[in-house]
Amino acid sequence: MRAPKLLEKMTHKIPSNHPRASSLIIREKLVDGFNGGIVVPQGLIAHGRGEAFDYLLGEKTTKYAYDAEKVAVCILLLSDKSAISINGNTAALCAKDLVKLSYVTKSRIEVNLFHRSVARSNAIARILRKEGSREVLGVDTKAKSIIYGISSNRKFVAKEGIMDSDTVLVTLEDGDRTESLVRMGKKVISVDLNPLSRTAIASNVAIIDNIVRAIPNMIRLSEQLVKKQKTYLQSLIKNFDNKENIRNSLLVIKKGI
Ligand code: PTJ
Repeated sequence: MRAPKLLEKMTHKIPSNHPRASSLIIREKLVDGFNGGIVVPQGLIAHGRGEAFDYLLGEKTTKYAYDAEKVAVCILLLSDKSAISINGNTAALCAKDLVKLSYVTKSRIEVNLFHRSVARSNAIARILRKEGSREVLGVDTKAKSIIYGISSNRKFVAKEGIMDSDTVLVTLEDGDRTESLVRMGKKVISVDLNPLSRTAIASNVAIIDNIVRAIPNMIRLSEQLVKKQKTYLQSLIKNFDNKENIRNSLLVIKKGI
């Protein structure tokens, strides 16, 4: 995580020598997002759950998370059409990095909200554009397709984005849509600190890491892996076992305790 850079901006709120400064800075970003109409109150609760798992994982990217990030990047680079799904929490935490990842992996960016409102979709799209995204899907209510089998507002997706993609990166998600997307034959990559979540278990690749670390890692990995042979990327994908990787993340927690 890029704590020093963030600390510069936030010194008025968090003392830089506070032993839990990084974690408190993340909270501040979410509170700012909440005050700015980006994050829903439920997002603050969801963050608490993630934070608890992060604490148990040692608040660092484990070897297993890094392996999953690498394979996820391979899948994104080999995809014909990929989309990155963005919600309130992820926009508040790492909009700039998500935009950068979309460029390095040639993925489209789509706003997709559980607690959907036009005002919040527009506010999130504004942030993404400010951070450099030339296109943000999911905000035009007329251009909606529906994913059958889910009852929440997450079912409304853009035809040219999530609906037509062969790979979707879902971030801080509830399990329903992941399960539906996998049933539709798409490759689903998730970022979720909870190794026991339905999202993690249903995804093809579950990244058990904090999104604020996962996305910068994936940007760096994309810049390296894009130079490699296609067959090398394919071999990394072939040798990855999601369930095994999740079990290893759980063992990290167990050993830590
Ligand atoms: O912005 P909206 O309307 O789309 O709503 C977003 C939330 C997050 C409220 C919505 O997606 C939700 O309710 O999510 P869940 O079902 O609570 O799942 C969120 C998952 O993300 C949980 O398993 C958390 O452990 C995990 N999580 C929370 N913060 C992080 C995280 N995973 C990675 N990095 C985090 N910073």
